[in-house]
Amino acid sequence: MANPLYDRLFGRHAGSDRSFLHLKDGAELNYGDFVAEAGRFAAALREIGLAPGDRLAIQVPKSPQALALIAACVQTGTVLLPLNTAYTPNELSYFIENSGARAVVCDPASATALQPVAETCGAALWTLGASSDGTLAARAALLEPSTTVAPRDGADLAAILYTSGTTGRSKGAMLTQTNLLSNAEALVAYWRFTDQDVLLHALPIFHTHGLFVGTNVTLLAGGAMIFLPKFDIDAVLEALPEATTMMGVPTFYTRLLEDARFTRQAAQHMRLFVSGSAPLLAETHERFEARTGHRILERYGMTETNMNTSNPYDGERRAGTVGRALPGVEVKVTDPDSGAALPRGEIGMVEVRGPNVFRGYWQMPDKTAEELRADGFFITGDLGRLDADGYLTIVGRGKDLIISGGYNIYPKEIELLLDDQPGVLESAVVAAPHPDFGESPVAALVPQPGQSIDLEAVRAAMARDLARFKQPKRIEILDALPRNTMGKVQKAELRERFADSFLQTV
Ligand code: MLC
Ligand code: AMP
Repeated sequence: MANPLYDRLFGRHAGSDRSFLHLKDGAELNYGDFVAEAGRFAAALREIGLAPGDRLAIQVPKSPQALALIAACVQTGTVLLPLNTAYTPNELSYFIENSGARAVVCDPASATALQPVAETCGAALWTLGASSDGTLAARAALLEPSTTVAPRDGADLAAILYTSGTTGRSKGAMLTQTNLLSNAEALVAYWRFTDQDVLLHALPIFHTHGLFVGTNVTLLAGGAMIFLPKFDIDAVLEALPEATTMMGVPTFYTRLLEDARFTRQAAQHMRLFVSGSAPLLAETHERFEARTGHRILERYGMTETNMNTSNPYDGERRAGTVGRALPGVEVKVTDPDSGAALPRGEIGMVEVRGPNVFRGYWQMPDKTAEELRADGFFITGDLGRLDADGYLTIVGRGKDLIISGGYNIYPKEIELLLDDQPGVLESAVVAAPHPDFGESPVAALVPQPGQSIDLEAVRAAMARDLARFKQPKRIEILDALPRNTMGKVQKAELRERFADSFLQTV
């Protein structure tokens, strides 16, 4: 029996000597060796007791072995749970417990901190480091590559990706093999990826963008990736001459534009630059074109749906828009209250339907029912407008969400922590524009009557419990939060008040 995702992304490359990963110092890994490495990890996963359908939580540094472990999950039918390397043990414990993960693979450097968390959750702890070190790597190295592939069909779960919620609790988005495969197929065709492409890959591989877009598109097309551990401007500029395509969050493009070495000539040979995960300012789009002659192709997606819309490869790439619905995907704009479709040109809730749309939230049927309609449309929480030719513009968010450098930050999660701190009566967290990250959180705290707030203690609590990228860089103490007559906190007023927080300083 087949395993469509494995067969199409990995299995058909077995034994191939085509180049797959370009690494530091000119080293390369070909497809055949990569598939064999995945086979060794598959053998190791079976040996440590993972069966099809079991969840494996992975918080490891980006490396070819990390990618092979991900491939091994597909091969063995293990449900992959990739986790941001910035998450603290406290954040991780929720994901591990909620998903019922059977095992956790972490960086050897985090093993001591995570051991108690894994133990409490009844999960086994294994390690995999950036340079092929760690207990799982050692175990896999002793094994013959397995060629056994767990039978799966399109409706089977391939991954659970946690996305924070407006209530503060993260929800596990269940993604099936069909969700991932159908979207990768659509993108390969839409963006014209071939086996001649070399993708400059500087994104993390624990999120949709770097994993299901960048990596899966490359695997499906049979192309190669320059696999950089992170976005380092020097490394990116050095690798650029070898690349044909690049994918990034808007911060990648603003950082490139800040660098005088990034010239028209440096970008001349490139076929395509793709941006997504956060709004690309029309101004950045225009500056990029003026500098390089390339029009960045902006697309729009999310964890629950993979990619929904894209500007065209041929045809007009409209600055400030996220393009049209991808083939097979339906997009409509509805009245947020009634759910009725709105005429073109009107602003409303963006809803999407298609084979890309997830199966629901892990063990949260109520949350699923709130956001995924019975007719298959998913209510994205983004506010948008469709123009006469079907181009979508995202004009804002109906959900209380901050996107910093492509990472989502839910204010509620930070507010819940702040409200718990000694001396704090209440708090509100809002986005302020940030020249590098697009947006960055600012916190307003109101003290309990007659008490004072120890900001150092507040910062220490955040450092313990929240990933660094979520921690507000500015905290202000106010007498009261602005409220309307209904008593609702006026976040728009706070956003205005803190709008200049980061614009002068960076
Ligand atoms: C790192 N830091 C951030 C941050 N990333 N702070 C705010 N926002 C971020 N995104 C902090 C670190 O904690 C550290 O803080 C300091 O910045 C330097 O760390 P770094 O690791 O050197 O950061 P840097 O390499 O500069 O990373 C910035 C970045 C990276 C933008 C290159 O965050 C990144 O690669 N973002 C991509 C995220 C992504 O893949 N999103 C896709 C989600 S999928 P300090 O205080 O210690 O100095 C999705 C669906 C879709 O949204 O449509 O694609
Ligand atoms: P995530 O939950 O990390 O998948 O983030 C998804 C959210 O990122 C979407 O709901 C949008 O709010 C935002 N997003 C993704 N791509 C774009 C884009 N091109 N323009 C504006 N917002 C985007």
